[in-house]
Amino acid sequence: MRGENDHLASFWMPFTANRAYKANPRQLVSASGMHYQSADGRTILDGTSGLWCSNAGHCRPEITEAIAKAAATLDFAPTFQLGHPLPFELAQRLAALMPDGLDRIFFTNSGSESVDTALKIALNIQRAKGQGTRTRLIGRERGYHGTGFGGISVGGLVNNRRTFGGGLPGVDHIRHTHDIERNAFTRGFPQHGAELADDLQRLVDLHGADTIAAVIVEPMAGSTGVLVPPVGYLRRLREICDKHGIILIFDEVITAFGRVGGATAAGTWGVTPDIITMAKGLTNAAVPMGAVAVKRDLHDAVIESVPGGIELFHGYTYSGHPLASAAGLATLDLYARDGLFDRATELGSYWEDAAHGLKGARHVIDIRTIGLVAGIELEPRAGAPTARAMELFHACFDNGLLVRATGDIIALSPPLIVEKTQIDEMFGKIAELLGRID
Ligand code: PXG
Repeated sequence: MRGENDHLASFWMPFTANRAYKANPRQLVSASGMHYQSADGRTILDGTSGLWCSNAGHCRPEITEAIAKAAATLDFAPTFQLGHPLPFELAQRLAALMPDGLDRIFFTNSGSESVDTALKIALNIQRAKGQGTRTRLIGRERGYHGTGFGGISVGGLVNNRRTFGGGLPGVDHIRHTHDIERNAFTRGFPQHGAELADDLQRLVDLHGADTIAAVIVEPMAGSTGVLVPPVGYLRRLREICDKHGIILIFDEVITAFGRVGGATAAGTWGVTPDIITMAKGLTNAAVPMGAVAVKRDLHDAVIESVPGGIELFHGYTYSGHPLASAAGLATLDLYARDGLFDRATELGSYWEDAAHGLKGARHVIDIRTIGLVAGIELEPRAGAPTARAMELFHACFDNGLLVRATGDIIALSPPLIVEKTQIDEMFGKIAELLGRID
């Protein structure tokens, strides 16, 4: 059967209800600053930095010009046994933004690749340190670590296991920290739940520390619904890892680059992991790029474990791609010049007040805020979980506001250049539309 939207058929869209989208396509055709333009000529306020990634706002000339210059100067050069200047410069700049000692940087092209890279580096570090029995990787329920086989194995989403099988062998998971009963409507870090970190100790007791290579968590779980770590939780995880020689990986694909104030959540919240994964805001999403920061002594252990030749048997054709590196450098310049990592702190209480102003609105059962992030949890519609949030997402879009819907949670994470009037517009629209949906 041929229909008017046949031209959309070939693109198999990611994480999308393809049939529903293609029956009612909503297309974005351009962007600038805080706004998208839709194909039907409307201006849409970006409440989500695209997908948590355009942290400096859209189409910033400083970044697009740097990309254009790089493309015209050196479109591509290998970084396998050869090099070109930009990724060295970017790695040095990025290292300076990382917390204590995480100054060795591996480049990838996405968050998923960063996660799989970090897991492989962790295994390699353990082996290099004579701890080759440590092959087990630990994740957390409700964790999202992208779509590679490593990432879905340590991730905590049932859909992945249902569809793609058991994943890597030996993986186990600690419990998630979401607890509406005790922590509903918390501003910032929830008071209850630090003891959930002891679940890692349970897995140590169950499996033996000498089988465990690494544990990976998002310091704040973003895509599974804005799960803010309880007071003391991350520190407790760090202590258990230290006690048992387990490498701690923070997946900061969402939290890095100003989202919770500062360059990283680790730095801002004062808990230093051994490895940090990044992507998204690294280049303001203008060119795909990810990165993995590793503690220098752990990096050195791998380098020194090999007498000569290749030390880490891993890499991507596009690791440190010239266009991505140029975008990264221009993005870091912009963040610094405009003080964008301070915005979450400067606007924090305004943001929090505006978000929590939705308390008491129809359907709202919890509101969570940290930095420039808000999660608004809705009561699931009886017999149709997720439908209500998806309807709100569509209603927002049709009324000029981009939000994210995940499960029955609406997530907001605007570009760091957001202004107070735009914050008012976001929560004002959501309040109004909540009143209109069943
Ligand atoms: N780790 C974390 C913590 C992420 O949030 C990835 C890894 C994977 O990144 P890539 O670049 O491979 O997609 C992510 C991605 C959402 C949403 O709506 C979140 C992500 C991606 C798309 C949508 O919350 N996070």
